Amino acid sequence: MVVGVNGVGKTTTVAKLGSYYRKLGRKVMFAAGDTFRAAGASQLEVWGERLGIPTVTGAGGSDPGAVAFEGAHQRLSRGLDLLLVDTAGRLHTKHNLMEELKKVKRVIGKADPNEPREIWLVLDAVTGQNGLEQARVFNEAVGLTGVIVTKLDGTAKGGVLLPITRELKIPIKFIGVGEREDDLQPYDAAAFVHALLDLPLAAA
Ligand SMILES: Nc1nc2c(ncn2[C@@H]2O[C@H](COP(=O)(O)OP(=O)(O)OP(=O)(O)O)[C@@H](O)[C@H]2O)c(=O)[nH]1
Ligand SMILES: [Mg+2]
Repeated sequence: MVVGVNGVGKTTTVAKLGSYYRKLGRKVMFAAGDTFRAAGASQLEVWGERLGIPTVTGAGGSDPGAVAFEGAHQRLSRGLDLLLVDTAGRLHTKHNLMEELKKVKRVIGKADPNEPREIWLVLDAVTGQNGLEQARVFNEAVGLTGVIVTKLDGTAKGGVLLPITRELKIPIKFIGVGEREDDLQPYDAAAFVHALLDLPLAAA
């Protein structure tokens, strides 16, 4: 399950993760849990078609929990390895939207008691100190198991990851370095720190 505030790159990251895990040989499926905007589901569906990954969608404005439940159920019944659940962007300060996210998580657990195994916060690299607050609140609501930082192909270096990992002890899983399906890399701590400090990697 992928969560985060608006526009950070959640849907694109779900698509990239689908491509990444499929290349590792996993049978992958998407659930378009962003039912808030009609375009949210179709955006992921388009990715699914392009990548050849089946996508569970609901009608616009339908319950995101229902889509996630259907996805979790279908993953089990079709014997697939991995379901990636996209969610609508939401401000961590909006109580009702955070409650909705908790419900999506609960409902996935009803379809499959072992799930969701991972809940990853997507953070835009340009986010400053507010990123720590986002991580705190999302973590309290649903229990984060990882962070993905996107848009590291820009000028921002994602320094906010330091206080997040120090305070919340949540591991960084991947970095996003562009808009295409292959622009996702497993997090490499040494490379990240060298880029952050502007050190040449060879000097390590
Ligand atoms: N340069 C760059 N752009 C990215 C990256 N990841 C996502 N984007 C772009 O960021 C914009 C927003 O991406 P989305 O995936 O739609 O973001 P989202 O979090 O799903 O947005 P909402 O569902 O509206 O909350 C798109 O134009 C993406 O192509 C990245 O790693 N680098
Ligand atoms: Mg989205």
